[in-house]
Amino acid sequence: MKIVDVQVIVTSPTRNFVTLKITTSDGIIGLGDATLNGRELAVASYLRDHISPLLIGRDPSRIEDTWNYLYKGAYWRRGPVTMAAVAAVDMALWDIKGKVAGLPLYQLLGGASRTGCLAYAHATGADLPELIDSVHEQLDLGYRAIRVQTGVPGLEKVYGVGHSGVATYEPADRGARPSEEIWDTSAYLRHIPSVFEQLRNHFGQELPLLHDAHHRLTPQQAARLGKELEPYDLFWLEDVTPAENPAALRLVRQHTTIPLAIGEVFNNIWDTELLLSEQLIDFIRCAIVHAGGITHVRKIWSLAELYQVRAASHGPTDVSPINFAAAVHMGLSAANFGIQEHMRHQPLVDEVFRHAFRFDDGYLHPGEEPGLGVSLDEELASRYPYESAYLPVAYLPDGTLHDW
Ligand code: CS2
Ligand code: MG
Repeated sequence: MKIVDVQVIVTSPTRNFVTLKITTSDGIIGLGDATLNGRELAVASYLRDHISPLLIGRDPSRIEDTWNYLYKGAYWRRGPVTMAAVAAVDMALWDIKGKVAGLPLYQLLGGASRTGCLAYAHATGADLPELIDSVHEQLDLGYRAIRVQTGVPGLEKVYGVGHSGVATYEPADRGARPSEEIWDTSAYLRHIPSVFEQLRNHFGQELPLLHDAHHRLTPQQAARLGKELEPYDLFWLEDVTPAENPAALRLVRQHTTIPLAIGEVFNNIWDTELLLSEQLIDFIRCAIVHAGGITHVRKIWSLAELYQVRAASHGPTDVSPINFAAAVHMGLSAANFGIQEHMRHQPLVDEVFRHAFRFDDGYLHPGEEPGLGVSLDEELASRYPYESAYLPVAYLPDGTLHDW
């Protein structure tokens, strides 16, 4: 069997997705997600112009070999664009392998280690009453763990909080330029502990609560926030400091026992090595698409397992259901799975990408369809062409551009 056709499909059913479609000489189709929020077309070009021609004629069963060919063979390693492109090929080849074997991906990875993957939902509110309502809504949908993001008094907009009374948020705004937000770390640090205190008073001690700081703090600020949140027993505190400097977590770790989660912007095992080997984090959060696909993320998770760090793949709406399916298959089979982020796609996205994975009573299951269990409705996808969209940028009140 050989690869005979490779297509890159860009579609925007409410938001942009880049999909790689590989067809074999036996007519088997494999799909891979290549979506990089706000930089989608760079990955589409990498795939179309530089990778697709290399795939024609290759044996699709050689997943590990193809991964190395694209990673080591290119000389230019790492980086989100490269790794998303390699990941898309990798996912598509695993999809094909599952279809050839007649087995869902999780069976190829060693079979189920649990009956379902614990999921966490997003709750957001401009103020406390709105936030409490939003948590109730997610609990009513069946979620058993909730990430909470809240407005901060004095700040007009806060990333991760639905705009103008809308409970959900999309992590990019359509438009030719990024929107701008004013950020004030002191106001945020003053406000957040009281929010968790009130959530615990309202919902009790048992509900797992998570929070994302979006890389905006210094190590000292992160240490202070971790200490102040300890009484409220968070499931985790995410992305406290900018991710390029893993050594910053040493200081944070010395001062607080709050569980720490990091990794959504990582794209290589070397980004994780110091954090894992020094046990500076508790959860590793790489997205399958942004960290080189199933083949590479499995290695990251295995390294994490040695250090008692649990796997919690990034699952926002800016990764497609193809990535999401891969994450749930991996989560079901990995010994050190921790939790899976589940930010629901808009219904139209689920129509374009029909999928076998399902959410039921707080848990995700990948389903039993061979491969990843996702199909793409190309006709429907073609009705929604690419639209430029960007993540917002954050400025301090004096006009200084701030860490994301
Ligand atoms: C967030 C995302 O899901 C998360 O944890 O950090 O909303 C993230 O900001 C986006 O995926 C960026 O593209
Ligand atoms: Mg995050």
